[in-house]
Amino acid sequence: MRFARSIGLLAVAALAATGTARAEQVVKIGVAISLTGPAAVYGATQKAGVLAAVDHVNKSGMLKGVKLEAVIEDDASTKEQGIAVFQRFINKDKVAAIIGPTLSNTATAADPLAQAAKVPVVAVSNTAPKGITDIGDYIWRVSLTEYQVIVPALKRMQAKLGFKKAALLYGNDDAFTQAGYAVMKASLEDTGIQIVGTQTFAKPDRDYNAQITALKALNPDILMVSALAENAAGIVAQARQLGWNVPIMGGNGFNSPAFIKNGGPAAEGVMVGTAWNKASTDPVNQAFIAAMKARGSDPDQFCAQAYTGVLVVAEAIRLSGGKGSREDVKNGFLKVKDLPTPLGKFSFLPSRDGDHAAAVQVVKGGKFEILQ
Ligand code: 1QQ
Repeated sequence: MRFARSIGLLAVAALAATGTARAEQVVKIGVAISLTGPAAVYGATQKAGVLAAVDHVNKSGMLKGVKLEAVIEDDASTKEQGIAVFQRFINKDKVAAIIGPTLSNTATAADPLAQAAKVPVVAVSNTAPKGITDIGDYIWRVSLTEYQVIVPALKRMQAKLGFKKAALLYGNDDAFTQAGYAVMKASLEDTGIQIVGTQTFAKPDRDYNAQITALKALNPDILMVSALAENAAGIVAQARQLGWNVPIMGGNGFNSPAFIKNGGPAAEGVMVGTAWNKASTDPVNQAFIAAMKARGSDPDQFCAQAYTGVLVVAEAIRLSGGKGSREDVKNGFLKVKDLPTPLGKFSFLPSRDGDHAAAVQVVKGGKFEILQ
């Protein structure tokens, strides 16, 4: 009886507290991600990361009086749909900030609209070094560029495996796969590895036998591939089917578990530089992994980056004194420093690109394993 009465009193007290609290301001974040098309494998885990982070921020009480709301729309992996979604976010939903789009290719077309409308954008998976944050001062990014990831990854693997000759294979119809190729070429040249051959393909291609046969005949010590996940899986599967056991290193497109699933046993041993050290024992990373597992998802790099994107927007609002206009968010980004995130302590570089450590992972037993 006494117990029941005190519960009742507590409930009244809680009601009174909410009654007197100032009205909650809802801050909308537009999230443009690929839920269909060739980048859908990345968008699925990005969505899970965004929803988990919004929940985390709202429950933490870190933004007193502010509630975040994610408005998630499919950019369909295309420039056209990316533009349409950005227009809706800017003019109809009147979001305070935009997270996305998934592909650099889409960002090159959609981000200029946000820049012109002075709506801050946080890229969480765009890795083309050029053509993203240099669009203007409203475009920021959490994702490390291919330059920031591939250069140290190749140096590390070169020191371990001593490559002398390399072959390159890349998609020539996408801003990310082209940029990844340019970084691979430059970092091979810088590392003193000779490039013996280069071949290309396009996103709709499913048969890479001609390109693989031509490169195999040149007998390189390493094959570097810049491709989105579906092409990547087909390429490694066909290379192994042709009996070619050369070490393979991929670019960011390989960082999805979908690459491993679709590549099957052929994916074993494939190396890739990554922006997320999933093995990090940092409590923020461990809490992130536990939170995702509790929600029924096994997180990947894209999930960790999307989660971090929301944390960065929340931190910008907090640093602006809990105000959530477009200008407040943009000005808050200028002050974000050493923010604890699943990616490590996060800060922006003066170029508005992300700044944190990169890692290397290798496919082992059907999973990514961080190279220690
Ligand atoms: C980009 C990428 C893709 C591989 C992942 C979304 O890095 O388009 O920049």
